[in-house]
Amino acid sequence: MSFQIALGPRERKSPFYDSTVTDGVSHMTIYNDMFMPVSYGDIDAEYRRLMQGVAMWDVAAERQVEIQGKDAERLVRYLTPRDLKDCAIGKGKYVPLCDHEGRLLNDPVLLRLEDDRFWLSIADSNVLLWVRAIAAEGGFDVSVQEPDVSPLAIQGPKAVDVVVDLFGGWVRDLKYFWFRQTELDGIPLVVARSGWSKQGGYELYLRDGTRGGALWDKVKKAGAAYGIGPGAPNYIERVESGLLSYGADTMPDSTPYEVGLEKMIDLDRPDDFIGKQALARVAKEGPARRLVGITFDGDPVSTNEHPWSVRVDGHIAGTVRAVCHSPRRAENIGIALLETKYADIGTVIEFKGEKASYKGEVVPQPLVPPGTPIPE
Ligand code: THG
Repeated sequence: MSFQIALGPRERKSPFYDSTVTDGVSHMTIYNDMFMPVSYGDIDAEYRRLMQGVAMWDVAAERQVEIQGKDAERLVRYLTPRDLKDCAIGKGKYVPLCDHEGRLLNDPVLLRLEDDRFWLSIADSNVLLWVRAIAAEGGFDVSVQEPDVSPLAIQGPKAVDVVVDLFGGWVRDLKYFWFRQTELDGIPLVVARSGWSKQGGYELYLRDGTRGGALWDKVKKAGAAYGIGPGAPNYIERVESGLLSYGADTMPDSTPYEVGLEKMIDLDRPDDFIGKQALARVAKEGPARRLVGITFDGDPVSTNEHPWSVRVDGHIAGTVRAVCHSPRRAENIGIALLETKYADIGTVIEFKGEKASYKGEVVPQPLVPPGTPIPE
């Protein structure tokens, strides 16, 4: 492969874009039509920093869909199969969205900012179109917008020290997934205890896109004492930890049951939600496929360009969705979406990658349990 991605105005730029370029971003992906850093060129250092120190990530491409108005809560409850229960202001929640056939559309984090104002912090699919259509067709009295909000993640065991130095000791008492609206020297923000890693940390939702460079610099300065460096949602750590990547791990017709989100589906809720009947059917019949952990042989791999086709005893069994070499298991690992009859632990699998053929097996998830340190 010998091409580059063309830079144009159609691909959106994050408020942190100039800062990430200055700090040496080497690889970008496109997510929600916006450039998102993937690496700064030293994958080992980026992994180590996340596991043992602290890293700052431009995740502005996790756009917000704001639902505001009299019927906002009712609409949010109708959009997700998850029971929001108390749904307190200041409490975030991981809420899958499904269509009427039970297919997973996105897996956002929900934030309730006020009684009648919610954000869906979305993964890579167009939720704005979907929510606007559902709201209009259903006659919900709401406005649905993409606000000027851009998350910056601070992740790793030392993230708490950086965020305490920036905001004060109260951030230590924030519970997992809870958040508070605040500011930093006049920069309006939401501070949340969340992020797409299992190493702990915070997300700063910048509420003024003109202040991206200023916020980046303040975090970088406060983090210097703790060895902060730039990073990105870490591919290796997320495969090890079993965090779902919508669109990478999932297929367009995947249901939450096949990708490990069954705990988020509350079929016993008395109220209706989109996909309820279809999901009840899948729950009864069982999902057609299963997202599983795998290990496999061969030289250390870095990534897969395509979903690799998997065979079991010569039969087509599914696809490998993500691969990497795990520093903590010291072997190749991955995530595969396999037909349920081929998804049992211990099933022997074979597949061909871009560079070699591999043999492996289905193993339990998470591939690396939380708290496992890197071997020295
Ligand atoms: N932060 C914010 N927005 C986001 C993401 C994020 N939008 C896109 C994407 N990530 C949404 N997907 C996820 C997937 C997993 C998690 C968060 C967002 C996650 N999962 C934990 C787990 O699986 O162990 C906890 C889930 C739970 O039990 O509630 O953190 O990262 N702002």
